[in-house]
Amino acid sequence: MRRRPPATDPVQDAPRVGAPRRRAAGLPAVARSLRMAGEQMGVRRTALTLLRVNQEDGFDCPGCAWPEPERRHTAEFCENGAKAVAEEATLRRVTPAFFAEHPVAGLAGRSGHWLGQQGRLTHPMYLAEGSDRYEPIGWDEAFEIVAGELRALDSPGEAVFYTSGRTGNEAAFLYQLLARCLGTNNLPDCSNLCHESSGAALTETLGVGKGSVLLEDIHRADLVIVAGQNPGTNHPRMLSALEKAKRGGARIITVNPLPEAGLERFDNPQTLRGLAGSGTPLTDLFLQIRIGGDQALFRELCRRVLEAGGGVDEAFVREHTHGYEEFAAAARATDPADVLRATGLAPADIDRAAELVLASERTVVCWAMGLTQHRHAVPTIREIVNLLLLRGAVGRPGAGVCPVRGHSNVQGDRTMGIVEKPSDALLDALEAEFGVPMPREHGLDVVNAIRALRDGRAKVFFALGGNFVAASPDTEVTEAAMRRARLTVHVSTKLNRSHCVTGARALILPVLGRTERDVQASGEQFVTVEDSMGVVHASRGRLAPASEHLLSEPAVVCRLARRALGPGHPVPWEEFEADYAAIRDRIARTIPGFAGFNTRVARPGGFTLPHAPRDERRFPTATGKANFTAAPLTWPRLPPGRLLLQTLRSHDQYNTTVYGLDDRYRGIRGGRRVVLVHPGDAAALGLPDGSYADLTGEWDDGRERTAPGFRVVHYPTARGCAAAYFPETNVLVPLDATAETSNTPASKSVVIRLTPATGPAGPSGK
Ligand SMILES: Nc1nc2c(c(=O)[nH]1)N[C@H]1C(S)=C(S)[C@@H](COP(=O)(O)OP(=O)(O)OC[C@H]3O[C@@H](n4cnc5c(=O)[nH]c(N)nc54)[C@H](O)[C@@H]3O)O[C@H]1N2
Ligand SMILES: Nc1nc2c(c(=O)[nH]1)N[C@H]1C(S)=C(S)[C@@H](COP(=O)(O)OP(=O)(O)OC[C@H]3O[C@@H](n4cnc5c(=O)[nH]c(N)nc54)[C@H](O)[C@@H]3O)O[C@H]1N2
Ligand SMILES: [Mo]
Repeated sequence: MRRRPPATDPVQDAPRVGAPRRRAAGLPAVARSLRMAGEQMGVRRTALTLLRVNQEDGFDCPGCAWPEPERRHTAEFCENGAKAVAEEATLRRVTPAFFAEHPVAGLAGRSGHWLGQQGRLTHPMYLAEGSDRYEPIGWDEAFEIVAGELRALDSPGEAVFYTSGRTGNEAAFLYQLLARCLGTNNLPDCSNLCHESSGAALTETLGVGKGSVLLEDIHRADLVIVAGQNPGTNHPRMLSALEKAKRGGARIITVNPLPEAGLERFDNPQTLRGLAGSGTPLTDLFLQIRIGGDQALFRELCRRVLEAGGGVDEAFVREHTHGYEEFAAAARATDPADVLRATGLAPADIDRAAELVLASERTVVCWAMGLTQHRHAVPTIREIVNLLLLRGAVGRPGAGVCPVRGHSNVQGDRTMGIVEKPSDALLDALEAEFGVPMPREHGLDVVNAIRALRDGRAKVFFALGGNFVAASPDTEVTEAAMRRARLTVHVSTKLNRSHCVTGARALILPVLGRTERDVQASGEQFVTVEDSMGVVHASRGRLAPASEHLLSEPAVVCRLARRALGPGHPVPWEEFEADYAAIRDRIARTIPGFAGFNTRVARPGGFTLPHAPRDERRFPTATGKANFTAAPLTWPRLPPGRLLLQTLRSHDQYNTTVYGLDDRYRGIRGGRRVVLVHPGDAAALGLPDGSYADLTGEWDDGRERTAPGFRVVHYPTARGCAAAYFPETNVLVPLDATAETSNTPASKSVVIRLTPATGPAGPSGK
């Protein structure tokens, strides 16, 4: 049975707007997920597939990195996990006939939504230089093209190897090994666009760039602060954990410029109460902060703790920390007027937040993109650490830092060595294990890779998953940069914009997804992933592959390696392809925390990686202690008449994959080109609700960046702030506007002006 996708783009992006919701999940979520899944894969396949999600003998949900609870529910997935699964397990196919029908230029004029709706890629496809269409190609020939272009480079540093965080540990380990055997650390990955700021801040202050809590810590916390995160859409299973904490008596503070539905009230679809009853109110205190005001908020909370008698955990500070005096002096000097300006909060709300913090013995702070994608993201996250250190709330049950990761294995990919700035320890271990010299010069992250492509310093771009062109900032600059490449290669499951904006030659290499059975020479394989809390476990697909021509991701890397590195290479690529256990044996010998990998991952639920601050209050930083940091207080300043735009996700998308045109909880249907503006700001700008505006980015390079034709939605966001969806607005994010230290694009603080427009833009936004 072939399911037909819609034949044309929606004629017009025509958003209809109603009132935002105050509650998330419940029956509408269940109904919605089953309907979307049913459209893509039929009723029987839907039931069979969804029951395997996140079960011990099943596959890891490709949706998000939120961990699975120990006692799993038979339906351990959420509405948006179901959509992610349906998107992959769809019965629609993109075959060579499709490519024969659609020239690349035509595909480039389509929306991302339309491209994704066409179905799964079935054959390796090649776009020859000067040709206007992709044609089918054999795998061997495809690998020879890549190997040939790699050989033709003047230096290995002219190749870039991107990874998106869905890649399993085994493929990720092989991929970084391949890049390094070729002689480069050019391993940008989606982390660079995502939680890099968290990694940078946590490594410096705590010594480990990962979260310090486990799921049971959330359950046991007495205060959870959720800042810069929309879990109702992006981590729906997190709401169950917050609900559990609440039932144990925890308080929840939400810090967000938008009132997000799931955080107000949650109807747990796994319980009768949630399906039929009134659900659980989650947020006790909503701090409707101005975009970018979080460092000031956390600094002020630190000041309150310092001022309150007995607020500081002095024994912890003495024994485990460094830099207290300097930090305390800086925090005491904070001007409360600055805090009010930066946050836009009412003094009474800050008082209440301080009370809750001081009353808490076990505080967890969770955050995501609302904190990481600002120019001062790293000092902002360091400020969270300062607060928790003052309270002794690290390395104690029920307390700690919780950066909530995005892609389901983005944390694992980093653990496996997908890092452009590797430690010497990693390179030494790889050298000792494989006897191949490893390059020591640091490589390119995402933003620097775009610069290198733009300037002709990089010529081959290879992507293991993802949609680099659409996910990256400054769309026009990025697209022009990609077009300069000699060769662009995408290892993908679905068609996306990155296949349409190519180098002189291009390849699409189609692979198995998480849901599919992976059989190699030694038999059926599984892969492993690491969740947001450092738990590593197996993922095994059961569905028949979407096409007989697909390879697995590990197989693609191994075969390319054999071509590119030649016969007799010391790394046993052939053996790795045949048996992933052989890869895990090498991971066990080279990556800390993985000793006995094959045995430990065979246990149901997998195993938890060690984390020195969490497990033993040991802080492997430069000072050997947990570091307080005293950065100057920073917040975005807006010229008059301008707004600060955050680019965020709707309820019907997974990053650049657009499942549908609704954002149910925000009351928006049938369109994505909307800009949410406070009614007071909109009135001042002369923009009635329902009118249209062009968004123009302002940045000090003098270049005008415009995204035309957005419907203005009067929305209760914080004053001075606006919100619109990514990737439609990536065109507005300047390549050079990045976070200090982490170099992550500041996608949540783009200074824009709104000018009235006559009407909507076309479906592709042009
Ligand atoms: N269904 C679904 N699930 C996903 C994804 C998806 O696209 N769809 N993406 C995955 C990935 S890769 C990631 S990284 C995560 C992303 O998960 P989120 O970080 O939740 O994603 P965003 O939509 O970017 O939401 C950012 C939130 O931060 C708030 N915010 C913006 N600016 C500020 C600020 O300055 N201060 C504060 N306090 N808040 C602010 C916004 O209002 C919004 O609620 O989700 C993952 N899970
Ligand atoms: N303006 C703005 N830009 C942003 C963000 C933002 O908030 N605002 N968020 C950023 C964040 S947090 C992230 S993580 C990045 C995401 O950046 P990416 O990870 O590069 O983008 P995705 O949209 O997740 O990638 C989707 C594509 O992955 C491929 N794919 C899906 N599953 C598989 C698989 O199993 N294997 C392989 N090989 N391919 C697969 C499909 O072809 C699909 O089209 O975007 C970033 N960009
Ligand atoms: Mo992400």
